Parts: sequence; structure tokens; C-alpha cells
Amino acid sequence: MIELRPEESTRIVVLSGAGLSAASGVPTFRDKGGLWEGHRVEEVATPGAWLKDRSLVRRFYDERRERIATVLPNPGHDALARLQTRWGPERVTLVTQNVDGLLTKAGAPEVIEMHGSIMHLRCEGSEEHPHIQVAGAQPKNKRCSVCKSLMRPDVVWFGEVPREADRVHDALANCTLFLAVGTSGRVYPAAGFVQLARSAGALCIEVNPKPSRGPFDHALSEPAENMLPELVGAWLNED
Ligand code: BV8
Repeated sequence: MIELRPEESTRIVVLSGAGLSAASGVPTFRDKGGLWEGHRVEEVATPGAWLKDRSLVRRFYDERRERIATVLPNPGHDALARLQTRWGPERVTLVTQNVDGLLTKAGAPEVIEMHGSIMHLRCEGSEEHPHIQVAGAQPKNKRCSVCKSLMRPDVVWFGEVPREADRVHDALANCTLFLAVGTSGRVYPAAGFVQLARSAGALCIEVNPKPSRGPFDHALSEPAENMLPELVGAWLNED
């Protein structure tokens, strides 16, 4: 365990990936083959797949959403939520690639869901039109209340632009500590965040039992649900 006592002036960016939710029972994308019904995520989570076979893509999200609706945050989510609650969102920026909403469920005041939310649908015609919340299977042929287009999962697919990029870049340019938790570092632009943090002079730490071999100063090869409570406990002087 590294001896790290962030002082008052520390500004932290935490990037989380599927590994943060693994202990909650949400399967990751690339461990154990990471296939869904023999499809690679990159094939199903795309606008082309949606246009080609909406029912296949709806089934992909319905199955994950129904599973996610039954799981709870784990001690890793709880630790990040406590850290941001105590030190405030100005000092602790939580950016997640996950679409499961578990950091918010754990009580984190402000989460940047850069890949969207599986628990919401949006108009396939315009992101500006009203989004709706769903818990289980997506109602078939649900239409936008504004333009009557079909609704689609409110997630960022491959080939689509991630959310709140400017806000994330601003946080990375000003951070002194960058923590990547449970991500394989395969998907861009998230995989490039460590480089941006390094250029800002931040100390870069990874928490992952299988280090991604990105340019981190420290690789803590421990599961997030064990490591994060330990790190945050020490930082918040929790006994
Ligand atoms: C973009 C939402 C341009 C959907 C996701 C060709 C055409 C178009 C684009 C591209 C292209 N080729 C490459 C690209 C770029 C592409 C990309 O990166 N492709 C990859 C495959 C090479 N990226 C994009 O298309 C992005 N958009 O580039 O737009 C642009 C960009 C910026 C500005 C302007 C324009 C959009 C990518 C978003 C795709 N949507 N999700 C959904 O969820 O269905 S990505 C998907 O993968 C999830 O969000 C997931 O989080 C993410 C990344 O995976 P990880 O989270 O890292 O999960 P993984 O399973 O890989 O790893 C888990 C890790 O956890 C492992 O390392 C494991 O060891 C560890 N672990 C396991 N247990 C634990 C643990 N760690 C800690 N504790 C544990 N207990």
C-alpha cells in the first residue's frame, strides 16, 4: 500500500470502469472473453447495430438492465461516494465509463457518466429531446414525446462522442492525483486520460488486479472493493 496523504490542495480525478462494479455482480466486458451471445460488445454497442437489428440491441440492454436493477453498490463504490461527499465535487471528480448508476446509488453527489446511463432511454432522433427512465425491459416501439421517433438506450455507443468531454478534460488538466479503477484501458478516449493527467503533472495510480500496463506511477494490483476502502479510509483518517 503506498503511503499517500493527499493534502488540502490535492485535486483528484477518479476514472472508473467495469471492474469497479464487478464485485456487485455486474459482468465486466473483457474478462472471461467478454462476449454476449457470441457477439463482441463493439459489434452490438454501435449505431449501425441498432439500425440493423433493434430487437437484438434492445435485448442486449434489457438483459443487462434487468440484472443491474437487482444489484447493489459494493464497498468500492461506497468509498468513492464517501470521498466525494467529504471533500466535495470541486476537489474530487468522479468520471465513470460504467452505465450502471451504482456510484450515484452509493450516494456520490456528482458523477460524470461519460458513456451514458443504461437506466434511461433517449430519442433516436435527437439527444436534446426528453430522456425517460426505465427499470426493466425497454417498452417496444416507445416513441419520443416531441418528435415521435423511436427511443433507444441512453448510452454512448462506439463511434459516438462521449458525454461532458470538456468538463473531463478541464478536470484532468488541473488534477494533482489521477486514479484509474477497474478499467482495461482499451476504450478511447477514456484510455488516454492517464496521459492527459501525466502531462498536467499528476501522480497516476491504477487499481486493478490485472494492471493495464498504462503509464501509471503506481499499479495497485488489488480488487477495487478492497483497495478503495483502504485508500479512502486512510485519506479521510477513518479508523
Ligand atoms: C469516440 C457504453 C470519437 C455502452 C461503451 C472505429 C470507429 C469509431 C471509433 C473507434 C474506432 N476504433 C477505435 C475507436 C474509438 C472507440 C474505441 O476506443 N474502440 C476500442 C474498442 C478500440 N471509441 C469510441 O468509439 C468512443 N467514441 O471515439 O468518438 C470522439 C472521441 C472524442 C471526441 C470526439 C470524438 C466511444 C466509446 C464508448 C463505447 N461505449 N459503453 C455499453 O455499456 O453498452 S464502452 C464499454 O467499454 C463500457 O463503457 C466499458 O466501461 C468500457 C471500457 O471497458 P472497461 O470498463 O475497461 O471494462 P473491461 O471489461 O474492458 O475491463 C475491466 C477491467 O476491470 C479489467 O482490466 C479487469 O482486470 C478489471 N477488474 C476486474 N475485476 C476487478 C477489476 N478491477 C478492480 N477491481 C475488481 N474487482
